Amino acid sequence: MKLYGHPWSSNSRRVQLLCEELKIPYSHETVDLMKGAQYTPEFQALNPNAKVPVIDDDGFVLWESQAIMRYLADKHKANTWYPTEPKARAVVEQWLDWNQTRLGPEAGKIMYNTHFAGDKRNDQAIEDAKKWLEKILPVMDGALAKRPYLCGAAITLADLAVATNVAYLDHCRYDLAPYPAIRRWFDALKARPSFAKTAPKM
Ligand SMILES: N[C@@H](CCC(=O)N[C@@H](CS)C(=O)NCC(=O)O)C(=O)O
Repeated sequence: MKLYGHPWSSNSRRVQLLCEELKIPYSHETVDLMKGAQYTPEFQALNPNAKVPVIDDDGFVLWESQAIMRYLADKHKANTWYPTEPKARAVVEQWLDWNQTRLGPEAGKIMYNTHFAGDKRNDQAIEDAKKWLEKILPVMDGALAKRPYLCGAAITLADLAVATNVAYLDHCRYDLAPYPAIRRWFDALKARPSFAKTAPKM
């Protein structure tokens, strides 16, 4: 399987993390986003959205990081990571949707404006995102105060997906001290070999 991604992309990293955790063989094809490689006709034939990640699994092409995670978990029968029992699965879906709609956009704004925007840096966007996080992160901290992982006693797709956005905050030195349960959870995830293996090189 080919995974088209970028080392600094949280969306790519969550797919890579899952591949490492499930020991799915893959080759990582770097799409140089800084040089606009996502806009080439070759890449847009794979993903007309011009975004990473994309997988090519023996001719089956799929984009959207969390759709890719679901597909791979189902394909490899990773039932603890992505339960088949309806209620257990629904809780994983809940946190995946929350990740895409609540946490991801704010973490992305902070990461982009802190590290990649250059002279387009928008300090107001960082401040606005931080304000939103004051509403968003307590929800996650409250959940993790009651259980080791987002969906219960076992690690799931949701933990990997959400952790890549928390990694952005961590990288931007966002202070997680007010959220001790998130800190504990994130430190445990960071200690997994998959996290070290997929960490972007500074
Ligand atoms: N919802 C998509 C988002 C993908 C996305 O925004 N990828 C970024 C990298 S983190 C990208 O490729 N950006 C390139 C661009 O916008 O030009 C997913 O989860 O896969």
